[in-house]
Amino acid sequence: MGNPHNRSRRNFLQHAAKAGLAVTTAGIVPAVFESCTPAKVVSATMKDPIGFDQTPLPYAYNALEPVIDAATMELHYSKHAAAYAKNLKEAVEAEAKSVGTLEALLSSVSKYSPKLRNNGGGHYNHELFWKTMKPAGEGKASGSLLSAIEGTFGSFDTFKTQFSDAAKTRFGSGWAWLYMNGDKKLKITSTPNQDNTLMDLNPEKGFPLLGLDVWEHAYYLKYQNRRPEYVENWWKVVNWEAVQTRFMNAMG
Ligand code: MN3
Repeated sequence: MGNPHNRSRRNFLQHAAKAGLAVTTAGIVPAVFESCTPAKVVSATMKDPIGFDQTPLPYAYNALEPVIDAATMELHYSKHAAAYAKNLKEAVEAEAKSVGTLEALLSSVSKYSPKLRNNGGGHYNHELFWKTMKPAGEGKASGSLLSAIEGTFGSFDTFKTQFSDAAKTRFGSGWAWLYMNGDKKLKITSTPNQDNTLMDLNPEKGFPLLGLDVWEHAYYLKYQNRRPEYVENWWKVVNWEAVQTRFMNAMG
């Protein structure tokens, strides 16, 4: 019996080749797909991909106040998110050593353990979360992303309402998402736990553009049981410039 790490890598490469994904020396180009049919595959070459390490928070713990309080940010980043990164490294070391990018790993996550799924998603989702927030956000998308949102949802306010509803109605812990599917259409969904739309086992697949953490650890110190208030306030700290960059990458 061969090395299971090598076998997983080989199987993934075979699958990737079949699906028409570009495999380069730099790794596997992240792809989004609505289904596994090759015609639907859209590659999204990221200029600033999310890697396996926890990156420094791009602002101070108190920078998002009063929307998100400093104590919540510090616990969330330095304890919760740090643990996902640490546990992901352990899982990768144990079972997925040779897989190229984190996005490629998540797109075949059904082959791996719950530890890798939960912590791989946990790490990716939080890295994305930090990057798509900033003090005094723009309040609204602009440019081609705004046009796409208006074209898909009718208006920016309708989009916000639908996304907020996804966040408010996600039962228990999870995330709300704006993502781009394999037909390059914008979609809204929510996922349980630390799953996301990159994962092959998630019913809705695509490239995540914006995610909102609705685990209680993200808001309970300040908002207690008032998740809807947290969701409404959160729009003030969305970094639409960062979301636009992800949108452009996914459009190719
Ligand atoms: Mn969290």
